[in-house]
Amino acid sequence: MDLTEQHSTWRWTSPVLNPERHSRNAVLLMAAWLTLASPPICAQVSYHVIPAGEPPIPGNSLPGDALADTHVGRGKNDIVQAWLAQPTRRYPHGVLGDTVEATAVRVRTRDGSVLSYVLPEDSVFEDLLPRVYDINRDGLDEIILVRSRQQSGASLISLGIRDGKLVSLAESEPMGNRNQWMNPIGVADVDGDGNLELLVVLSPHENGMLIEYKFDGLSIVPGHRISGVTNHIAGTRAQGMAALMDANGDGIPDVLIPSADRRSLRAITFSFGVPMEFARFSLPAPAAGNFENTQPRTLLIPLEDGRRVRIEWRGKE
Ligand SMILES: [Ca+2]
Ligand SMILES: [Ca+2]
Ligand SMILES: [Ca+2]
Repeated sequence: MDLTEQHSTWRWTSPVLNPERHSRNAVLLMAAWLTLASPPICAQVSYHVIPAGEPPIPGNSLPGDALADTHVGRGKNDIVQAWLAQPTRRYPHGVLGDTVEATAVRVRTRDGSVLSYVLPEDSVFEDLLPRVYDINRDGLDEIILVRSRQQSGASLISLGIRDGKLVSLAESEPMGNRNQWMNPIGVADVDGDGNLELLVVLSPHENGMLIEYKFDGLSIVPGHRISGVTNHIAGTRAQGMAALMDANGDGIPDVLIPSADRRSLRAITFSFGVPMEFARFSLPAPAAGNFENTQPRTLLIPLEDGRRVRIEWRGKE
């Protein structure tokens, strides 16, 4: 495929499986068979290469005590804003552009008060954005952040307001070793079961692993995973080099993420109960920077050489 082509039609296979009626092994076998045996269905996808020189992604205004170069998370329920504060250099990993990390997260509540949660000496928030969602759909917001411990590396922590205090609600198992890190993508119901999953890349700088975590309000438990992806370049602040978007039009969000070498875009669905790649696009230069999907089913991918690729999906599988 000529990658300078401005409009292209791409193909992917589209197996139809019902994970509620089939065991996991049956789903895997059927998926493999259908992927090999089914004629590809023509999907309507356009692909554009955009010249360098586009304006940068707009910033946001930070509260006065927020760490520089971090971002404000915004909730829709009891948490209006969440931000990172109280800088430290006690965990000099430097994966996010400098060795200054936050030790506190603060929220502005719906009634206007400000609450704080401060980590103990053993850890920092190795993250730039408190992500605010009502993950378990109980009407109260949760914050999702990456916490890194001196001895055991990164974990995913959830916080929320209980009895007027900002408290830790749940935390995943730490990765195991100092300087092992994870980078969240976001929250979506990627398997269509009605519950939201947390999508995260473990070790994004070393043949990263895309994993879904389940959160029930009390625990964060790892689920299915697929390797060979990345959503971050070591030493940079851009944490958003992936997107959750329904690309194939089946009503279920998909994960759009670079391959580990950033030279391809992988489209992955969890809708069959296990993660499956349903499309892959070669990129004319390695992906580098935050993806944008401000329009439905349209993705803008910044490239290392300053150009961007725009991919638009149309129609249904
Ligand atoms: Ca909640
Ligand atoms: Ca789900
Ligand atoms: Ca989909």
